[in-house]
Amino acid sequence: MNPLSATEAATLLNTVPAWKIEAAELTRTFAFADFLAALHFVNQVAVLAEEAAHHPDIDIRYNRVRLGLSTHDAGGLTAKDFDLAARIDKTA
Ligand code: H2B
Repeated sequence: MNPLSATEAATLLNTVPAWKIEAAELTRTFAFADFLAALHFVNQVAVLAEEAAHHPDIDIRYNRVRLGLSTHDAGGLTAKDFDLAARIDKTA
């Protein structure tokens, strides 16, 4: 599987405008009322990740959750990252 070109990735980024591409990773930081709300969100992300067989890197800092998506198997971004980002946006 080949990673997307920068142009292809920039086009797909328009479908998930709350996300950014940083260092070949699709990222978004979500803020919640408190730690428990953040963990609840992370558990929802876990279900989506298992369904997709695609798993974000997750950094939890009290009420903030940073997700980082890339396709390790491809060594960069693929449509799988943007598809999962769009699914995550629907639950946030
Ligand atoms: N998650 C991410 N982010 N990238 C991958 O390449 C990846 C994954 N590969 N989850 C999946 C698991 C693969 O190892 C299994 C076999 O589907």
